[in-house]
Amino acid sequence: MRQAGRSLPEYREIRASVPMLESCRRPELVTEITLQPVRRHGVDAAILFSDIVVPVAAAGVDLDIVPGTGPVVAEPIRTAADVERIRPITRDDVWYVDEAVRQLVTELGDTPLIGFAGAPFTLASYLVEGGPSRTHAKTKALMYGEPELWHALCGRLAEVTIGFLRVQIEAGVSAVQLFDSWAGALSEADYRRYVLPHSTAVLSGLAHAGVPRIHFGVGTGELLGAMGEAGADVVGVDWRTPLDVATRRIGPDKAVQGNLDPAVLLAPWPVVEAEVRRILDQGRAAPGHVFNLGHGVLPETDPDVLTRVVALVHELSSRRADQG
Ligand code: 1CP
Repeated sequence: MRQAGRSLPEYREIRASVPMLESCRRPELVTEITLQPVRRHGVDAAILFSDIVVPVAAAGVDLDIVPGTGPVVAEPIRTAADVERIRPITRDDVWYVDEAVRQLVTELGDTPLIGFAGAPFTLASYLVEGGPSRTHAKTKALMYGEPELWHALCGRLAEVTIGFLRVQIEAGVSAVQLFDSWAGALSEADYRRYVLPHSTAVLSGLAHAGVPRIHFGVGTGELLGAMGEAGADVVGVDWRTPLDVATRRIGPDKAVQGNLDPAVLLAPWPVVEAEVRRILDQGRAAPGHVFNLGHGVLPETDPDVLTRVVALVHELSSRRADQG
């Protein structure tokens, strides 16, 4: 999950002297940071260290990731001319990601590497608002007020995202995850009208790329059915919706990913253990389950608790495999 590394002292040490975007553009740092949680926790897959705004910056948008805030855009996108300035990206624009993925695939051996990108709605929100927003008010104003401009913007962002994911796939990632973190701000009707076509374009654009596609959002309990229709193989679920309920909404043909509440990791161990067991039980309703958190690790999390959770999930899922 996003910012998984923030709980690790070895991550903080590297980042103390290197700004976020720069660390995403230095292949040797991307490789090292990506490997840290795998080394320490023994997780079954690595997630590429990058950020959803990296390809947007490569596409020509002037932005930075500000400590304690997140992505901040110098000149927010508001007009057709602004949209025109976002250009498609190629491998040369994100050579550092290509190089890091290639290094990682070699270093990781049998451990799969998950690549990722932001979905058009979530990227559009940062670009239109100029930074993180709780209400997404300016984004929605543009969406409702100038639907043609909205669709032009999301169309561009879908192209950037497909280009970014293709670079990662060609360099060797084993799966891709499309983060539509803020889609939960929308009603199902608006999601279907303004967002689903663009996320579908991304996921269907990669249908023949030969890697599983994961699609994740936060607060998307009401949207799970629609998100499932966008074309992913796995739908990520936050902690608000139990996985058996989520499976009924998504349909029987897709795996689920999730969904331990990251805040539970701050509770006493018996609470953590009971929650992990409940989630694994409820995940059995789906044809496949990737155990994960329901959203990003909180920086104050004790890394040893994460290691213990990984061991517990391994123990409980191998016992299940033994039982056939
Ligand atoms: O866990 C990892 O380190 C994996 C790499 C990763 C991923 C998958 C990072 C590094 N960012 C992301 C995706 C990302 N970035 C998402 C989608 C997933 C999610 O919903 O969590 C989003 C919404 C962002 C945007 C972003 N980048 C924020 C959120 C701001 C907001 O709007 O609330 C922040 C704080 C960042 C910076 C960032 N990206 C990644 C890290 C490690 C950090 C923090 C930098 C630091 O403090 O060390």
